Amino acid sequence: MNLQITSRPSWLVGLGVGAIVAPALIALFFLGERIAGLPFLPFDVFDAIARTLPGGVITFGIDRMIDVLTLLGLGANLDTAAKTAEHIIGIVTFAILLIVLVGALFGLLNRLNAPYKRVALASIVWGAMVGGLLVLLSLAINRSATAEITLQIVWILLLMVGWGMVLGNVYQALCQLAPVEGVPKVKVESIDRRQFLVRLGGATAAVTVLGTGLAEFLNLTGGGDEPQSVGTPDEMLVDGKGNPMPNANDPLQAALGTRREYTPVAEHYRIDISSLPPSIDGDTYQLPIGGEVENPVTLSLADIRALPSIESFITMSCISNRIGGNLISTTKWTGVPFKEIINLVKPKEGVVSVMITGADEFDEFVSYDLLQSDERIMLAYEWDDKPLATRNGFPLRVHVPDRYGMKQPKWITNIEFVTRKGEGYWVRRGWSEEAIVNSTSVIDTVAADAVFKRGGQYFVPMGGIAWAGAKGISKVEVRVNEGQWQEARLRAPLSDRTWVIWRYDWAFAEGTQRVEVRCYNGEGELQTDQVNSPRPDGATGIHSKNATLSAANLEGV
Ligand SMILES: Nc1nc2c(c(=O)[nH]1)N[C@H]1C(S)=C(S)[C@@H](COP(=O)(O)O)O[C@H]1N2
Ligand SMILES: [Mo]
Repeated sequence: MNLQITSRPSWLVGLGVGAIVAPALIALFFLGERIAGLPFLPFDVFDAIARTLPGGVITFGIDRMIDVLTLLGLGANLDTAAKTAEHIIGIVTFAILLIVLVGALFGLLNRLNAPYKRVALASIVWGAMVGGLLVLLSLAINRSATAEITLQIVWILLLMVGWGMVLGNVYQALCQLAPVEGVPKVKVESIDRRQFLVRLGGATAAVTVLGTGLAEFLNLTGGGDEPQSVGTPDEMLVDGKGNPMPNANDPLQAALGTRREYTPVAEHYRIDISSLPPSIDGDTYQLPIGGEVENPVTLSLADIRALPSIESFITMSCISNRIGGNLISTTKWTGVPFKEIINLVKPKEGVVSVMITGADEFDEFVSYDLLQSDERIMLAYEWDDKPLATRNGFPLRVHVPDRYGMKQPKWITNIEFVTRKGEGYWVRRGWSEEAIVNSTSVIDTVAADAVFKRGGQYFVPMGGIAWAGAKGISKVEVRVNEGQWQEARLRAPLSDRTWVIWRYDWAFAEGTQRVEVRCYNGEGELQTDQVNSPRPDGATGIHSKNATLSAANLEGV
């Protein structure tokens, strides 16, 4: 039967159809990621956009996001909440992209006056074209997918062609048809558009629910590679080998509510440029170390582990940590001293710096002078005596003392000795070139629930952390309501590169109290009270906290 189209769905209807179909497509991508390690396109698109935007825009965006999360009371797990927010933005962005593409397809079919029979083919071609672009984008950016590359390509094309087919069918179903002139009248079945769209919505809702549900189910039973749950506080008094902490005998107890001195790895903050961490197979891992050297080498993980090792308790902070924030953590790092690598490869005359690149193409330069003079710099493969977790850089990351995290690539896949200085990933985006740690101190708690009585006087314990990178902390002072600065007591730190836990027992007084803290580094230098935001050189300023104390806090003491 020869039919001609008398009315077509507008591009606006296309946008609506796009919105109805998008969740199902995203759910299928999600399912593929969970079951078979296939690329999750929404994150790839998001990551590609994030890499291309100018540094200032990204920082502004992250800043506002952190503001919102803090307002929502999600500040306690800021890095996790921020990642989740990023994930949501990624999915929404991808959905919008799909919606616009369907609007464009419908508009195009209308503009071309596409004959009824051609619609299906045109839509499939449209899906294949979009799919092809997405394949290129995913291949360029995705480092977390573990499936075979061919499978990844086939999967993306298959879903996008399928998407095009569905769109073609929907477009056709939404057309009003009439027999071509001259042909004897036949009864044309006309469908109710609204009813059709409701049915389409029902179908995609079913696919979405089934897809995400199945993916979640498989994820639960299959187990992810995220670190497992945390131990009890008692368990944390030992390291991953079961050895007591080096300061286990220190008599000073942290004030109730102070953060843990030794961060469980699962609770270590996490900051990456990618939506999902790159996944690297430790068994086939090969690290090329070359450039301007006499003896370039390629090392397996076993080769690296066979080299002499060092270990240290280390506090690391993100340069974007705010004063009082929690993008700072402490654990034990084990690895090979970078000096060993230098001895192995024998750099040539004229080497100025070493470029270290991660699987996500994050890179940083470390000055060769520094690498030669600081024997503590290491290529680390263990945290808390266990191989690095995927999200924390498995199989290899670098530690450079006294620098913020941005100078220290994870998932290292290449090391190159070069005869020039260079700017790393975040430096190119306007952040500090040296990223040397600022001295900062934080009040974690004014422990109104832990008031105690000594010599007829009530005291409120207060406590927190102070950190000055590799320079150590010599003194912490506290003052209340702008009174005299009083010296706090310090726990012996886990090492000369970790934060110090401080405590001050303050003579109880009722009312609202404003508490402030400041620290002196190991060289006796007082931290600045000048308020600087994290960008570009890391946050500075005095941390303060308001605490309201009342007679109720004395009950039962
Ligand atoms: N390859 C790679 N290395 C990286 C990053 C990254 O995004 N990619 N982020 C850096 C930043 S900004 C910080 S603060 C630390 C965080 O390390 P963590 O996530 O293990 O705590 O890793 C650094 N190394
Ligand atoms: Mo960072």
